[in-house]
Amino acid sequence: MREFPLTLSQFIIQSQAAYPGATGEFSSLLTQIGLVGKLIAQDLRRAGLMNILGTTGGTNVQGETVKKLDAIANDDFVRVFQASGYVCALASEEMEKPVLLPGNWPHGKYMLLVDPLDGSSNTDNNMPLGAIFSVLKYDRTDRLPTEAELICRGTEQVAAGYLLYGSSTMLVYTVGQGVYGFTLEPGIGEYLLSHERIRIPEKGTVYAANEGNYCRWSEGTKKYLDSLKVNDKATGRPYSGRYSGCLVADVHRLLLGGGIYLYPGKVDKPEGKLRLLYEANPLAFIVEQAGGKASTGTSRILEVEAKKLHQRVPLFIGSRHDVEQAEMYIQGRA
Ligand code: AFP
Repeated sequence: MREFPLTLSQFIIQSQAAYPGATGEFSSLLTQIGLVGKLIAQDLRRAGLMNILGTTGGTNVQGETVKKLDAIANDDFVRVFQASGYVCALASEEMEKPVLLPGNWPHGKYMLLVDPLDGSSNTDNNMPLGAIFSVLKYDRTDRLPTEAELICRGTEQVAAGYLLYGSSTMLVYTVGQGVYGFTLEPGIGEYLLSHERIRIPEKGTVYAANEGNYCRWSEGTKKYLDSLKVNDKATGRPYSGRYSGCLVADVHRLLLGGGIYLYPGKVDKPEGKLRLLYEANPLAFIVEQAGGKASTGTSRILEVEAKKLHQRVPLFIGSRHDVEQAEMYIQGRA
């Protein structure tokens, strides 16, 4: 009989057996995430041939121009989870307020927070894109959740992951028992286990940052970046710069090969650009589960107190050694 990698569904069912607390609902929730990935991957493969590039002409709650594919990806998440039965509330970078899904309540006991399309500046030039998701548990049966109940510390997440639309489409996730990666086999429409128990190298030799912002960084951040360019073979320096414009693609590269991604605050915008609840927290969960670290530069991302749904946070994420080095410079200890 031919050897066949486990499909996402088979892997989840096997994992369920190992964790009696896991229910079929959560397994199916992940499968629904995979369905959104298939829908978007299909659109992206033909984007240049369909009228789905460019902008909608509108701006989102962040005041950013909305690309047509941002709106399509957001609609796909809402539509798939409206009919999924497992999610009773959905928050998104593209929507000012969360969408409550009363049709899935009270049995639907999860809340989902997503960046439905990460790397929107890449939509029209065939560069990588992604989606990021964070899953919270909701156990009340007397009422649907309020917006405030979606605004939690990263340590409250029960699952997190991302879809990566690159040379292949991947789904990478954790439920707190390690990080697993699945690659979409388009011929059969199945995600197959391709990366079992991903571990990030303790130290890397790659950094991902938009150095166009260098002049607006703190002195500590500048000193850290400068330190990566020193010629010192013993410490693997100078590092290589790799920046794709897509957080998911850059973090995925570091997850497999080591290094650091940084989107620091600026002197005029100390909170930075990236969103805490549906970008930094889920990726921090993933990277910590793989043995890495995620920091604001001064504190652990997963312990940042969340106050607003679209709260921004500075992000230093990747190999433990590299993030700790960045923290030392930023805190004036280097
Ligand atoms: P967009 O989705 O608005 O393109 O933002 C992408 C992102 O959140 C992250 O994916 C990138 O690493 C980062 O922003 C790129 O931001 P800059 O264009 O300011 O470098």
